[in-house]
Amino acid sequence: MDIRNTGQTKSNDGLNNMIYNMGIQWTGHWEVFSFLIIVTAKILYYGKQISPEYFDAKLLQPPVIASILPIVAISYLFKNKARISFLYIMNIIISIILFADTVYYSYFKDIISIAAIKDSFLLKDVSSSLGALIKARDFIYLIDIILFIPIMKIIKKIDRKEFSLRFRLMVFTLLIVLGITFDGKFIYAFSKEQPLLIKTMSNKLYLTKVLGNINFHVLDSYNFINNKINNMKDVPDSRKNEIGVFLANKNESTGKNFSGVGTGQNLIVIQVEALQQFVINSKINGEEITPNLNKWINKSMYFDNYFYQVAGGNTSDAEFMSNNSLYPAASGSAYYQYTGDTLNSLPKVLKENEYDTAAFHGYIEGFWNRNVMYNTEGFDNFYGENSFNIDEKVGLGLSDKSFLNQSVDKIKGLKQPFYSFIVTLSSHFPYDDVQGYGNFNVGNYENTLLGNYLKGIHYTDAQLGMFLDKLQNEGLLDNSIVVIYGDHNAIPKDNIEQLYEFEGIKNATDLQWFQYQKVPMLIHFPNDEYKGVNHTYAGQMDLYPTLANIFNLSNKYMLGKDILNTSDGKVIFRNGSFTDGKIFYVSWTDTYYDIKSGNTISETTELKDKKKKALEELKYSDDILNHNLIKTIGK
Ligand code: GP9
Ligand code: MN
Repeated sequence: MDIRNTGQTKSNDGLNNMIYNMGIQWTGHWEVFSFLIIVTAKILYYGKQISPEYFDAKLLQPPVIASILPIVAISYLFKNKARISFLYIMNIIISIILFADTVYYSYFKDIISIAAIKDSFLLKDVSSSLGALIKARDFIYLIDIILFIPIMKIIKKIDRKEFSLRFRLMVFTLLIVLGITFDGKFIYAFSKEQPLLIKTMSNKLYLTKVLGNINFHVLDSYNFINNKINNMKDVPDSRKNEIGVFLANKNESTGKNFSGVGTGQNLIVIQVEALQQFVINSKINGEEITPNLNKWINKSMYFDNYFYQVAGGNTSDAEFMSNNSLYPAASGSAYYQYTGDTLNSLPKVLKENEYDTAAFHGYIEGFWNRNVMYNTEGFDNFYGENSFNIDEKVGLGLSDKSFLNQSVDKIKGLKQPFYSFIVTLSSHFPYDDVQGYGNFNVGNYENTLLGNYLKGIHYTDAQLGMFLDKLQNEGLLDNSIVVIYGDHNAIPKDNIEQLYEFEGIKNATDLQWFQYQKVPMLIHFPNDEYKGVNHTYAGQMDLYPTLANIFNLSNKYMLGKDILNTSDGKVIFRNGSFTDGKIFYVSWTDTYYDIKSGNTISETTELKDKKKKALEELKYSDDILNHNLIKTIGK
């Protein structure tokens, strides 16, 4: 019934008109409802594809609808016919994105980001198998678009009453406010639950599972544009020169100890998940926790005051520093933000020296954006989850046992000299796959986070031992240098009391906390040459300069130090804390500690200057990365 013709008073007419417009005759908004229903259905279908185990339509629906509402709102800015076209085009765009995401997911188990498209690795990795990746059912996203062509033709011909501009503006405002408020609420709740995820984008898949595909792409675009705007300001030439001079001074002091002793040898670097220093040469219930690492440490150059320096990028920051000797991003992750930079990475420089370079990690390629960043860093190949037979799972994914075993075969196939960068996985927080880790008696620590970690790291230690023995039996260790280090801590601050109890520490200070943020680092040379312990305070920033000295590589763009040619114990952390090997400055309390006595000390002009220099160094690194300065400096 047309309620406008019931002969009511004039004042009621406006109201009636509105009710009419609002949709009692809902066909007036048919295109809007169809759009809302179809696009929601498509995004939910996509959500189910990428998350069959955890998919819950009830949970995903609200953020998905909230993310579509602003598009619907905008459609009301257009008149009838244009609105149909606008929504149709939006449907096409969203459908193409979902289609592309689905195809991408079937290979990378991840979602496409702008940085990934921009760095156009897609062609390199996927194009050869693109045909095989597209399945008939992926076209489901496009079916309605084709069906709508004749439907639209007919419907556009039907004469529909135009909504008044006032009405359209009203609906626009209402929907945009509703959409943004609700969507903002979901995103805010998520950012509370996972504070770093939106900035670091470490797990794009999870984000999409929880917030829906549109929200992911909006956040990704926001991050991308935000970074671009922040970095748009050009760096004045004077600053560029200053950074150039800083870098030159930094690297000229390198001495000659061990210079070039590894020239032309293969390099195998193993970054071990959550390997902390305290487990080394330590026992539980009379048994060594890491018997294999202990054995190899005795045959290697061992660094026992080596700190992890990771920030928001966690594992990926450890990779980034070790391969670039630049600090992690001030916020977020370098592996997400700096994929477009020209870097002077270890693999790139080794490649210039005729090395075959490859990264190995038996997990989702897109995690931590590795599939993009390894390309930027110049690795020839990345053997990710798709390159391994996932025949045994421990913890997050492929077991270290199977991963390292399969990696030996791949390494054997590399052209020598090679650089293999290997990242393990099984000993990952929360270490709850105790069954997978096997039997290791942790006594009183049974069923605790620490106890489970000890089981996990004991398991990984056994696999590392097996791996190194295999390499040795293959004769590969006769001409290879092996580096092993931990990526970051295993026991988070929340559970640190368990670690202090294990270590017999009472009333720990921040200095003591820092002393437990060490990770082991060893460099093994052929024939166990150069074995011994180096006590210099150092960190992950220092690996590349140290290797550059050993392998005789140029060291122009490094902010770390060559540990073998310095007695300077400087280690700077991303939050501004630092040590020089004698004192420790803790930034969050603005306190200096004397390392030997453990006491706090007051600030001197010299210390104040060191504090300032530490921040300056971080700023140099940020400027280099934010403004892509390696591309121009020193060239
Ligand atoms: C997975 C992995 C984990 O690929 O490297 O990263 P983390 O959670 O330890 O930073
Ligand atoms: Mn890690």
